[in-house]
Amino acid sequence: MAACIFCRIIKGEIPSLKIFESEKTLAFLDIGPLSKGHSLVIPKYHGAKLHDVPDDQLHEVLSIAKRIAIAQGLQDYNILQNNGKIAHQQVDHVHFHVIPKPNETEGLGISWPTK
Ligand code: IU
Repeated sequence: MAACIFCRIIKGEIPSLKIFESEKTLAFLDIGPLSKGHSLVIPKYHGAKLHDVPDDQLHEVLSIAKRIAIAQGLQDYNILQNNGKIAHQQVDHVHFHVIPKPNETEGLGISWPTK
């Protein structure tokens, strides 16, 4: 969808600080982080809400969120995914937040796990 800001990030029309990219998935740092290292993991397939995205486009997303948490050395963190305005969804392209908790955000950027 041309007007979708996350689709434009996927296409590279809007810059982002990417931390992972594959054929179906992109992860990048949140522009308005709730804590240091807050990132978003998104399917490249455009769907506004979770139920709009086919399973085969989603299968990698949670695994990547997990790998980001491991790579950041996090023990305490939130994985959040909002659907709809009442549920505080601001961007209508499915995204999973990886939100480090403040006392677990030191030493980010350590090695990327392979499994
Ligand atoms: P929400 O779950 O839809 O409420 O979260 C949207 C997030 O997208 C929010 O944390 C924003 O800071 C973030 N974001 C972004 O990282 N880059 C952007 O260009 C825009 C929003 I617009």
